[in-house]
Amino acid sequence: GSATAKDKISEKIPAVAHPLAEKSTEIASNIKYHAEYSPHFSPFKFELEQAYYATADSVRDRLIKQWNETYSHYHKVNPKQTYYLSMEYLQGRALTNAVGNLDVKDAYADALKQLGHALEDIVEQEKDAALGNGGLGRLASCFLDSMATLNLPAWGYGLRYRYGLFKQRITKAGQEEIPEDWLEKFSPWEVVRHDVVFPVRFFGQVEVLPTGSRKWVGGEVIQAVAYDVPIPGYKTKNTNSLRLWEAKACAEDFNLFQFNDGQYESAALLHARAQQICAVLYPGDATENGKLLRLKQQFFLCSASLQDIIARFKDRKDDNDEIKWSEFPSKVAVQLNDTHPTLAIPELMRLLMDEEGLGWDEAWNITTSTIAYTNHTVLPEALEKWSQAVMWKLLPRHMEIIEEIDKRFIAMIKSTRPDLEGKLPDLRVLDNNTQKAVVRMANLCVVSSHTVNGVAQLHSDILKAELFADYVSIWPGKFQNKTNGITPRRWLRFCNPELSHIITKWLKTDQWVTNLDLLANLRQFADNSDLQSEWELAKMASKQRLANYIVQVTGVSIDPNSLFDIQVKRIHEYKRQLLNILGAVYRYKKLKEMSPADRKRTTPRTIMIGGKAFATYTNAKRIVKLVNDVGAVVNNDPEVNSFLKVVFVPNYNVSVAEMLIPGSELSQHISTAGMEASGTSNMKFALNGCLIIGTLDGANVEIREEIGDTNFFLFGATADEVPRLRKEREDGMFKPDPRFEEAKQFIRSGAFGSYDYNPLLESLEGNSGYGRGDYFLVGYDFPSYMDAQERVDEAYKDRKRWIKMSILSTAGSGKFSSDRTIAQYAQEIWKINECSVPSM
Ligand code: HBZ
Repeated sequence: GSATAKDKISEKIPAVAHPLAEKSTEIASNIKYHAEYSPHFSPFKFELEQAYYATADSVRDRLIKQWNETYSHYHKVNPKQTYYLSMEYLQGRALTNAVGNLDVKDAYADALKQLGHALEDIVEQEKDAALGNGGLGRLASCFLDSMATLNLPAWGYGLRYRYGLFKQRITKAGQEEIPEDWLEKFSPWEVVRHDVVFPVRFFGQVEVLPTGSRKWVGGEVIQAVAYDVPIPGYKTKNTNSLRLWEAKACAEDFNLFQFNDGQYESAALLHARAQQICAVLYPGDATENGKLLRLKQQFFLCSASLQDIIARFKDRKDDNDEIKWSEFPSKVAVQLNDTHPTLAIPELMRLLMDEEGLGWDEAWNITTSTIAYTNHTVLPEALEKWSQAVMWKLLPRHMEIIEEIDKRFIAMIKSTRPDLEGKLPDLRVLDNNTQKAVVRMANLCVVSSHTVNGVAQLHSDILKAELFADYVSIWPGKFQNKTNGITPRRWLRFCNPELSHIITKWLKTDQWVTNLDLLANLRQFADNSDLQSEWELAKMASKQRLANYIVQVTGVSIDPNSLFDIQVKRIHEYKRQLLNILGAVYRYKKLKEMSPADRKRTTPRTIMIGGKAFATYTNAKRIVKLVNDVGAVVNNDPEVNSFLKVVFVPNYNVSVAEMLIPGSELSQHISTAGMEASGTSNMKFALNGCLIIGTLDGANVEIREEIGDTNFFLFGATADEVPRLRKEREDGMFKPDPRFEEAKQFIRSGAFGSYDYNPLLESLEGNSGYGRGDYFLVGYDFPSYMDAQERVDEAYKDRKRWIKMSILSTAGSGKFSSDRTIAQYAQEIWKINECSVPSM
């Protein structure tokens, strides 16, 4: 009989710890060592799951070696270092990325083969680390990859949520949310630092000491414990850290008296409270909910991180030197990923004044020279505002400091800009205008940061012209743009090896992986028929792989010869998945009405839509249900289903994206102009040779500039037209296109089942009002969207032209590497330099 995997591992290969093994046989023996001596399972098992953990442990040993070297090198050189503070990181899987960055993929594949396994199967065992909601969290993860690859001394700080973003299951009723238990078994990619622990206080009161200085005391104190995740750079020794904080209570907090008295729950009250803090990632990606626990999470991240940063600042100076606080901003840069970590500002002020004894002015100079803020949205409902009453309770000392910042800002305006006095009610940090007094976190960030940046040129322009216009007149030099980017390692080199291989072959170098601008050299071959046929074959291989995946997760079989059209992102009305599905409904209706001969002349399409809806966002959930209902009818209609399929891709996450994007030919980035700050999946699709149908919104504008307007299917109103169009609509001047009315009517007729879609459709109707009045202009953009879709169908019929456009999309994507973005942050905001770990 044939040997099982278990037999193979136990018989042929000796188990030897060999962290830097070169040859695949040595690596195999090292994997075997981990299966035996770092066991996470019962002995003698070496099925897929055990093989994954043993492989990951083996890869981790290599990472730890260069990680430790990186740390001592930074410690010795003591360069200025960046700390990226983010409530979210969407890391996805780590194994493929680690073996790719370490340049040991083939050796590991060989080793596993000797042990009876295939690397492709092993990597599928890993659960995604989904400690983020969407673009903001994934951006943070792409940034970490680029910071390490560029050899920059730059760390990430975040929270170690027990449960990440929920898993989405699709049932008859629509979306169902399931907890995402990524730590259920064990994560081989984190190392707990039992010696890195900081106390974080909540509640309590402010005491005035005889010296006049103030001190925050009392309340409850929770311990923050560091869990470090290694972040390897691509083919470099530098391995940075993502430090995730975990909340823990002390042993003293366990009340033995109560326990002995049988009061088991109250005995462990503080332990239970500590557990709550990092229990779950808040799943809302656009609306603020103002819950106390969320504020606790935010403060927990800020306080632990700043204590750690200050401790490192002190630790890295020479033993005999005294601390020079004025040097702090030349050693430390702190970047706030949106306003979620705003409390870093008053916390740094508090630590410098109350713990280190500095005066206000000195602390303020240090704080404002250290902190910078990135804005990711202009949606008013997403701008964080915290109740002053809640903040006085939870963080009394911080509220004092925020009041003082507010007071000094008012005084500064009155003395230097009397012309702006009338605008103070909007510009102040504190908003006392309404019933419920709040702190405006974005205002606090702008007032206290040396630099404020948007995430695409259009977005940064809108920030300067609208949201922050008056601040621009006060501090014209403070505002910058940093157009987002994506890491070409995960999003091309590793997820699309077929296309990567072709690119390397034609460019005669693989340098493009770290110098993405080199892709522009593909332009000269865009008409070459050899490249074109190789390109088409690679795309077909990815489409086939994607089709296999889709039938496996949905039961729907899709035709790899049809046009693969994908929209994947969080479900939100401003992103307009509703426009997409209404277009699909209209297409279906027309196909039904056509003669069979006409039908045969159409371009067959597979429309795939995926994304998670916030659990209480009713209209988003209705959109998920509608897509599924339309799919159920269309896909089972024998008259039409060889020309159109509509598939809802369940549980969209980083790993699913890595499967979908290489197989895409058209992707939709169709938000109402002015509302999507940047978008980053648009960049991933274009990089993989996928054409875009899109509006002039976010980074679409720059993508179209780079790849050429003839290679971009543009439609829709522009950002500057939107206010006028909304006004005209309110004035009853909007006349809907008959095709739009027809699509809505078809849904109302019950063609897709009996679910009540009226509330959803009504959001597109009327002239104004809450949940009405088509705020996102779906009806206005519908006709130009449908026209653009016709241009897509025509273009797809001309295979050579389409493939040329696809090549030009990849060739024009160089700008959107996160290496470019991070190099700009490093030079223009952080003022940090490369600090390469020497290879000894
Ligand atoms: O940040 C996204 C923007 O919508 C997108 O346009 C941009 O490309 C991306 C990176 O800059 N914003 C988010 O993803 N926002 C969140 O996920 C979010 C999470 C928690 C919140 C609010 C927003 O409380």
